[in-house]
Amino acid sequence: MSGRWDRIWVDARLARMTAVEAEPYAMLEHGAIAAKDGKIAWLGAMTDLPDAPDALAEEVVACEGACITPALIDCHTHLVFAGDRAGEYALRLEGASYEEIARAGGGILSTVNAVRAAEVNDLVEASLPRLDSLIADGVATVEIKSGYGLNLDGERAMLEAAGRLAEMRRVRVRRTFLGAHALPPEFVGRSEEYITYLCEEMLPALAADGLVDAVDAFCERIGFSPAQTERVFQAACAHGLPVKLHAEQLSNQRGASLAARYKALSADHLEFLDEEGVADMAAAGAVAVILPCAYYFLRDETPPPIEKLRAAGVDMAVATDCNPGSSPCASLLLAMNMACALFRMTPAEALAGATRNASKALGLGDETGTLEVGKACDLAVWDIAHPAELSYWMGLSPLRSRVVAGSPDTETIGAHS
Ligand code: DI6
Ligand code: FE
Repeated sequence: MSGRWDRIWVDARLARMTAVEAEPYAMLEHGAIAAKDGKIAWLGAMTDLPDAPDALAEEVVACEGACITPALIDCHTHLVFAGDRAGEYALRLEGASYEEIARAGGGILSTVNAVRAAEVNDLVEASLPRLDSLIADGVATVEIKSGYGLNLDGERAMLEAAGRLAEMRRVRVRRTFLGAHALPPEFVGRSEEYITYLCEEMLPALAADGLVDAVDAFCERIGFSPAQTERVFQAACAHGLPVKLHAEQLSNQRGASLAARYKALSADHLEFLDEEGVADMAAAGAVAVILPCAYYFLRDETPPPIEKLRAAGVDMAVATDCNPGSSPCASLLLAMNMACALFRMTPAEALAGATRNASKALGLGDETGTLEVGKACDLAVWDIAHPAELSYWMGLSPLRSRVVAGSPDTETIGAHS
């Protein structure tokens, strides 16, 4: 009876990352995991296999004790962009702040100029190495935001480029519309009108074309006010789209509480989050997306309130925030390392943050992020002795192979330099 399952990985140490177990990785030693039609069809102890592996599956993959986790999920990136901002980085190292540079017309707006001058093909070509870098870290699901076009054509080009990337690589891409990222130059002094344009023209057109999975905004002194953010959220709700928010990154605007009122999937950054915001997020079940690489690269000094989030039972995700201004980082493993070293998250929390909780932050909690029967068979097979190593190495990816929808990559794409 060969062929009950398509493929089975045997002699593996499975870090299931299910939340219910007493032990944080939900390890299953001497385990096996089987795929059928792209999904996890069975997992358990080798001793519980109902027959010899080669009688059970078309293909048997010997893991020789390797560790298998859910494939990683980067739930907050701006990885589609053109150009770079290395010059701005040099200015910041001489003392200029991120906010000062933005107010002087640099920052996000300099990337807007580069993106508006680019074709979709240029955006794809520029972004592919960053995606390949994430893939080399075992990532199989990536969220990609718009937000550097800031007009209908530019935002559409970014979202189309994100879709093109999903066709070129074996990766699940979720697209987030971040039209409320910065005020474009043609609307200076007319921010309310820009929000009206966003809500009445941009979002309806992009949503109608199926380019948007969620809606995000930058609620900040140099971004948009809470009242403007709320207008964006109302438009998202009218289109049946879930919301997320860049909240409390540089100051406390009570964005997380606003996001909680709109049942946001997540509130992200959160360096200036206070107790009230933590409580509101806990009550709403919003995921706290922690972005340590932006904190590191901006040389911030106020870490997010990890202990309070933990005590309140808020699920924490960890993501790269890959973007040219505040986080030119294309390694989710490095983000996990920084979440531990800079914020004292535990390695188990960091891995849950790049798997189970990241899937929840994208509204994909039923489909991916843990090793459970019925979920997509997206796996990362690692040459490590224990999953805590994933938050330990810096600039080294111990990935042996990546599996998407039950099929292993046939070649290794990309690598860290
Ligand atoms: N906060 C960030 O850290 C990124 N966007 C945002 O709202 C930075 C984007 C950039 O500087 O290009
Ligand atoms: Fe961001």
